[in-house]
Amino acid sequence: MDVSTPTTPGAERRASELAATVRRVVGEQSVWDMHTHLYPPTFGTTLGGPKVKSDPNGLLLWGVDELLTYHYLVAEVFRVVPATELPYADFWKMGKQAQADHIWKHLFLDRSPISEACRGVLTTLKNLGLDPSDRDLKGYRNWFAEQDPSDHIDRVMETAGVSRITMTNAVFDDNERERWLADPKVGADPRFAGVLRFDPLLRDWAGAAKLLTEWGYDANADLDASSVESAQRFVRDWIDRVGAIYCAVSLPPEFRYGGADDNSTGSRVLREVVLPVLEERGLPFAMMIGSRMQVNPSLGDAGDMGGLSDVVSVVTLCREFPGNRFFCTMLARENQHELAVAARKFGNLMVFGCWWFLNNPSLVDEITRMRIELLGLSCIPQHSDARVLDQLIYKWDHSRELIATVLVDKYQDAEKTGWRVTDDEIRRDVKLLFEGNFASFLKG
Ligand code: HDL
Ligand code: ZN
Repeated sequence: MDVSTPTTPGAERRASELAATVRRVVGEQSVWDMHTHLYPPTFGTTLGGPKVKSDPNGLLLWGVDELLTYHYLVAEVFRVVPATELPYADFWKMGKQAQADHIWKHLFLDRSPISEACRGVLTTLKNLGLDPSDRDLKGYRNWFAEQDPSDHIDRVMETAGVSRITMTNAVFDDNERERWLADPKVGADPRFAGVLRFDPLLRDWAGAAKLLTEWGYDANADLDASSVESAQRFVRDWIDRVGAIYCAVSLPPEFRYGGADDNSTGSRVLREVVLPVLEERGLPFAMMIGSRMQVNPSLGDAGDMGGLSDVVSVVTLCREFPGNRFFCTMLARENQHELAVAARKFGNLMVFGCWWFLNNPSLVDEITRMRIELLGLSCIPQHSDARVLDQLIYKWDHSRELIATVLVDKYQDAEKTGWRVTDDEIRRDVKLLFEGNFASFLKG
């Protein structure tokens, strides 16, 4: 059997034409980013502009100092300037610019910026038309200081090819919750879609019950019938307030759902509160599983890590709740194959993204290849998880390149059989991966 690459000049020409078409289509196709931590300027922005005051507690992060102090880079800088040299508390006492200067010096100037998070800053500057070879941090700051946050959102979405930004609206975060209560229209920006995020409901029901009671939804740690009713009312009220297109949680590696007889509190909250309301509202539930929080609390947001999770729990939920739809992403590389195989068994399971510590080229390539081979075009290959607006630019630039490379190989493999794929069919397929699968799964 001939296992070599195309030999005839015609075959080689077709292979390179096909590759060029795939890369062009992937580059042109807009993406509905299904998971970010971004907000419109109505939620306050830490960097003001000519027409808008800065808000130190603002939720919209943007600009070069936020890029440089992204928690991924905070973790990386403490590897080269350890806390024994610069105590954590001293770093956190520094102003944002001083923290950024520290990271710029130690991760960009004193060492080459070749980690994915460092490279991302450079890609973002380049695609915004700033020149990384200048290494002119002051000049970059001056440029950002002249931008209007809302206009900059348009510019970043255009540059990144993002058609819509899906938020993460963490109702148990006081800063965010108070902003929704103060102005029900705070999230009304059509460029953004709301997602209700409620980790404490499942991670710490006793603590959540105390807060629900404070907020007028009487609930107790025993999760008795009236508590179930209160919690359901809470979830409905906030789905409506946020205009949630789905609901989401991040769950620890230890998360287990053992089935109808599993009466652990977290499983009862899932079975008696969350899934019934989501089925009633026809909304999917996104489970992001494997986050082990605050293993090093001194690092703040950078202090979390991941761990091996249990795919069987996801399988049990998909089987026992056929009226619910589940998005799922897992944080451990070692979970990816089993999760993709699980998705082959359940049409109400949609795997998505190369989450957090998996969003690195070597792993995005491996996971995307595995998913296309197992699931064809019925997955959502990526989300950005952007926390700083400008990150949309690099996260999608890097992901498009990786996804295109996998697709080129897969289309070329198909064409080696004599099958021919048309340009329109490639456009149709890529639109599914970038927008269609997400939009369809939301509708059910
Ligand atoms: O829980 C999540 O949504 C995670 O994405 C965390 O926000 C994590 O800190 C992160 O930013 N990952 O990229
Ligand atoms: Zn996230």
